[in-house]
Amino acid sequence: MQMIASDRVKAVVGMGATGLSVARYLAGRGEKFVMFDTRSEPPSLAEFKQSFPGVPVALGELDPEALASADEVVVSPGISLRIPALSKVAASGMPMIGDIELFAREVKAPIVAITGSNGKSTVTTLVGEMCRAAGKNAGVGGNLGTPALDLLSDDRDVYVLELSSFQLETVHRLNAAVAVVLNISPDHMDRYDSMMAYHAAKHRIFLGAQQVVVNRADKLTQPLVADSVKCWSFGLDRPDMNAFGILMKEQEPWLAFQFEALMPETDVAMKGSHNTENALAALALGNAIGLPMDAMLATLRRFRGLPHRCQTVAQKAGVDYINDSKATNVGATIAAVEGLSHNLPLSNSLILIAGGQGKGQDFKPLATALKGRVKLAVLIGEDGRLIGKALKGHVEVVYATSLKAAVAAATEAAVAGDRILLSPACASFDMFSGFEDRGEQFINAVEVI
Ligand code: UMA
Ligand code: ADP
Repeated sequence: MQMIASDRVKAVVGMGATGLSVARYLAGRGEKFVMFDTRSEPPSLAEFKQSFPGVPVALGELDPEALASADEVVVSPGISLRIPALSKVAASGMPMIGDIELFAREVKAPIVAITGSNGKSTVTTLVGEMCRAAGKNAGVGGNLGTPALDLLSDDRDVYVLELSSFQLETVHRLNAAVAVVLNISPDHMDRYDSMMAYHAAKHRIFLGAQQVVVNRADKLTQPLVADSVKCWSFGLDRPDMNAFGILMKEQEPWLAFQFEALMPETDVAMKGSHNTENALAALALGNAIGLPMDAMLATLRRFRGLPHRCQTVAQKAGVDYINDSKATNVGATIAAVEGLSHNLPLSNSLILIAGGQGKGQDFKPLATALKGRVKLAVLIGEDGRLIGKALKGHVEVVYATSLKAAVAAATEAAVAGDRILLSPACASFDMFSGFEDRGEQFINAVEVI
């Protein structure tokens, strides 16, 4: 293939949001590139051709020879580096990078880098809000919202990036001012061979980090870094030096830094103990980059959480309806169920709606977490039966063929004081266009009850 004539040309693989941002970035710098996509008709082809009329495009099966004639291959996060064409090119020694590596090479202001299996979007948004409350010009995005390269601007004081394991696979040196892996539980097991491979991808966030934040309750979040790297921690236990946590003051739990109580936990606007962890993680990250405590605490008092994350959407006949559609893995659903039952006696007052595409996960850990907390699980979607099998003997189960029918079945079983929680532990694409669509359809179904 003759499209790549010079060795100073980049091959950009993937014509999605990331690919388009890479194209804008390279074009803005006057760099040559060729665009690839494995699909014969990627959804943004027309937009791309209009924006970049002179740029060559290669669609369909990737040609390793064509890729190998570039000086670097920029791979989008949705494509695994292990597909045969890309692993062949990588084996030849070709540098495989992603948009985040390009971002890291260019960026001037400090980066707050956030990954983890769950809580990324919440913590990223919180830290972004804390920066703004402190009067900083913060670029907030990455896996959440705006692609990282589109955030670049000379007047930024700081960047707050949510990074997925897919994005981190192609990062070589991020040099974050502070980096965190919030927690690790199985996710994307259809893309990774093992938990070790998933863990290794997540930990690439620490490459070149000046400071790190670790979760005291999750050893898998602790990086191997030199002693010179400053380490902060967060957790729901009593904090020690350089640590954020909870301590009791006048018989009430307070958020605390080291030995100082900062604010009663009940003042945090987001609810659930997993959100208290998110609040503490955000405080640790903000503190690491020198944000004033007052501005951070004011943000925690105000920020009620993102939509589709443990969001109470209605109360009808004394029953709360909670939309946690963003819970797309088992760890997230367990956190939601436990977080909403925190400090309450086991009372079986939850009715859970779950199911969808399981991404190869093991559903067994749900059984112990749900037992005594969930009186009925209403299961939907492609892998609903797999969840049912895992819950057998622990939780009563019924099946529904639509989300609307699931809401009706849950309502039928509920009494005043119960809470109906949509927290699917699965991806949504078998029945919905995404988690937002699933959450909206839940809200609509609840409205007509
Ligand atoms: N695709 C192909 N062939 C190609 C290129 C892509 O079939 O040649 C397919 C992929 O398999 C995937 C889809 O196209 O199904 C999109 O892939 P992409 O890499 O082009 O994705 P982008 O549109 O660039 O969006 C990505 C993130 N998506 C993924 O990692 C799958 C977006 O996160 C992110 O917001 C965006 O970059 C900007 O940074 C979404 C996501 O679902 C929200 N992330 C996963 C998650 O949060 O669990 C990781
Ligand atoms: P992510 O961006 O990592 O998917 P979100 O902040 O969007 O994370 O939250 C997604 C879901 O994960 C929530 O709906 C909730 O069920 C669960 N969750 C949120 N925070 C945590 C946490 N700290 N630990 C475990 N699960 C969490």
